[in-house]
Amino acid sequence: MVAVEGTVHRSERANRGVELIPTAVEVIVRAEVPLPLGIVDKVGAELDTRLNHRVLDLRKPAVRAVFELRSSLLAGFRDAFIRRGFLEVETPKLLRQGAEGGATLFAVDYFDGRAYLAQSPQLYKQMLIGAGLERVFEIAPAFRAEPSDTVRHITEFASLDGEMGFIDSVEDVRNALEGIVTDAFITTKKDLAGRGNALAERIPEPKTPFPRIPFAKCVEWLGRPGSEEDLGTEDEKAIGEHVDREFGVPLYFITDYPTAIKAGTFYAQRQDTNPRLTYYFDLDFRGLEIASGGAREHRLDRLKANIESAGFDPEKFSGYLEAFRFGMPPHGGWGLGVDRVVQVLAGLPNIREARLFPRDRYRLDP
Ligand code: AMO
Repeated sequence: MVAVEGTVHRSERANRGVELIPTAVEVIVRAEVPLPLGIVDKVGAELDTRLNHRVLDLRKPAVRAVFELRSSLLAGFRDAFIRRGFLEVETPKLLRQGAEGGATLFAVDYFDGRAYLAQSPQLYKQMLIGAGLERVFEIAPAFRAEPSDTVRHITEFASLDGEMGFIDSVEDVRNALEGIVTDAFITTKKDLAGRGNALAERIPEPKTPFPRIPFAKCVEWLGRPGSEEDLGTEDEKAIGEHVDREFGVPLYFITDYPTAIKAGTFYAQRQDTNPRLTYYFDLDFRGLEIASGGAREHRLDRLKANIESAGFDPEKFSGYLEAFRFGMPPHGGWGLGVDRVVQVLAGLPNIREARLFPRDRYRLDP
């Protein structure tokens, strides 16, 4: 690390139009060992090497630019929520009970017992609607023991959750989500352009409403009409390509998920006229799921029945269910994966590059 003193001159040849003619160079500190990773090299290193030496990797301007985008995007999301009357909240991350299925729960020793790391703020954001907060949002870490080694899953991710009470239908939830995403993208694009960050050009300025495509239509496109099997990565990609051809837009909702797929998602409301379907949706960005949400079951008797048919004991959810016993309005919300949004906006092949110090099955360090 060096300190350089000198005079700055205009220069046609220099990348940024100026160059520094040094008059003095002082070494502030020397690296203890030769750098394991080039900071100005054009030649890229393997992702593992980069992540093993992340502090050096983060010194590269192109890597720093990703975290400028991330910071700007989070500010844009916060601003969009607050302007719509949402209150920012913080819910516990140490829980007695999970909400998103047992397979991805991390257990931790908790004094003489056991606790779990929150997979999502799901139950708490709903309870806050029962508490009368009416519109809440949270941006916080969520933890999932994802055994699969993919470019879109990590074990610690940033979940951006919104929840709103007194909805007329799930359409209110989709309208809020598409508005918030659109506003956040537009402010991020402006902010990055103002800072001379080249990633600004990659950010789309979406137009609302986003297409709403029923799940049943998507499986028809995939040549599996009537299928109630969940979509895989390749299916999502194919749907993204179809949407691009037909609508020419990057963002779209896949709506009306079959109850068979959401059986474990006990809080998802089943449709009144056709209980084989839920009021649940995903929001996808060019073939990648970035959010999922829907209208919640707010009627206590039906919610208890859903919990039981998902194979859980309603007794274990007594704190959650209490909010419903004292009157819960119709409500809905979503969870959006911030890291996935950063990944697609910055054009990163792997979600790990969207986090400063990513965590996966094999990486707890640095
Ligand atoms: P879901 O489980 O679909 O829904 O998660 C919501 C969004 O979070 C992101 N995500 C992940 N990102 C990176 N690595 C992971 N392992 C990972 N898992 C999930 C995705 C996904 O779309 N409680 C519901 C939301 C709701 O109904 O409000 C939930 O958590 O972008």
